[in-house]
Amino acid sequence: MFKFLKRLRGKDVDASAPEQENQPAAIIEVLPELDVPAKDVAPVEQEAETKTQTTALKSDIVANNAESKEPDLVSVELPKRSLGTGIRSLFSDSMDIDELEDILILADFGVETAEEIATELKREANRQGATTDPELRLLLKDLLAKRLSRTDSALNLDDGTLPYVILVVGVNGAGKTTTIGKLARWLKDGDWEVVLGAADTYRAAAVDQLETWAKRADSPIVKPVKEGADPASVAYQTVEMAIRTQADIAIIDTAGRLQNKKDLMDELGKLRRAVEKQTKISEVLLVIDATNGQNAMSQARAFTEVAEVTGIVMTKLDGTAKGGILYALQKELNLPIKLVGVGEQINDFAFFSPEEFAKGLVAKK
Ligand SMILES: Nc1nc2c(ncn2[C@@H]2O[C@H](COP(=O)(O)OP(=O)(O)OP(=O)(O)O)[C@@H](O)[C@H]2O)c(=O)[nH]1
Ligand SMILES: [Mg+2]
Repeated sequence: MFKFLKRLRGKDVDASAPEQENQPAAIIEVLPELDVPAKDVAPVEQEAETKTQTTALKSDIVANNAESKEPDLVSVELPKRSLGTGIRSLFSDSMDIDELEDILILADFGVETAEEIATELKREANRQGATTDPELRLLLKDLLAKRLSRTDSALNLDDGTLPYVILVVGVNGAGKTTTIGKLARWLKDGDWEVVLGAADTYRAAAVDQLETWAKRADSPIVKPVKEGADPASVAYQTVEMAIRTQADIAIIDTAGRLQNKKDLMDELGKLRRAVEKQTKISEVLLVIDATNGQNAMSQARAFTEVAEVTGIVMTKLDGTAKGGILYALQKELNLPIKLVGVGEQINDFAFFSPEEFAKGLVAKK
């Protein structure tokens, strides 16, 4: 399991302390009217104040470390979530080694990869004398897992520069807001303090949707009061609130429905700059809907060109037999798949595990 660093809190120090009876309700921070350019929203005094807060926070950590041996950051694992049965098997029947290449092509692995894998499987099967269905499945599982594993698939939440900021990008309908809700709940279950930012300001419904998830995740949300507010301002204030309330992490939802690449680049650029006035961005997660097949690939390319993506979230793996797109994306874009969505419910979500994913692909029905 991956280890992450979050702020050390009372609970972490004394695990035997009784649970608080009344958990505080999520705060909803409603912003004043913000449909003005970001530079006007973050006036000099406000920026100066924020800088002071950030500096104070960082020096606190250093000072505390110098004064006592108690660390201010604590290394944690997130609660286990499993892909479970969310991955569809490649095989509806027993596995026929001669049909493997076609099956892999149909599942969107890509022609070249499908051929490579089929050839490698045959070679290994011969070498090991594997002939039965379970033996061949096991061989294929190992082969796929090996090809899928990377050393950079963990979220970048371990360098201690709190609050971590995650931007979530992707085309509309990909599953950004749902993913944010699931991720926030997961972090909360691990006792992280989370702030959500509704920077998809184009539709009131988008803000409402994130607010619903914020309630489920028992986390505060920073949101605009009206449609069309400046997304960069919302992002700025989300990070500001995370710093002020000493949250561990801010997760920012963005709009997916921009007209063209230039608009998207301009908007994401502005949003990044607003965040980077206060702290660095730990992750830009690109959310891709696995059911989009080859379209997913072109969307991913377009976003990676403009958004400095650091990792991919592949959603709706439960709804497709074309799981190979995940393999193809990771290989072609040379970006790690970090998280996967396998359903609409709050727990239908996990770190990407090559082993579990490969197991799902070869599972017997
Ligand atoms: N089956 C399945 N459905 C999912 C998954 N993730 C998201 N969805 C559904 O996909 C739909 C779109 O999800 P949203 O989270 O609203 O997508 P979005 O990217 O925020 O969309 P916009 O706000 O329109 O840009 C919703 O109906 C979700 O319930 C998943 O992993 N599996
Ligand atoms: Mg959304």
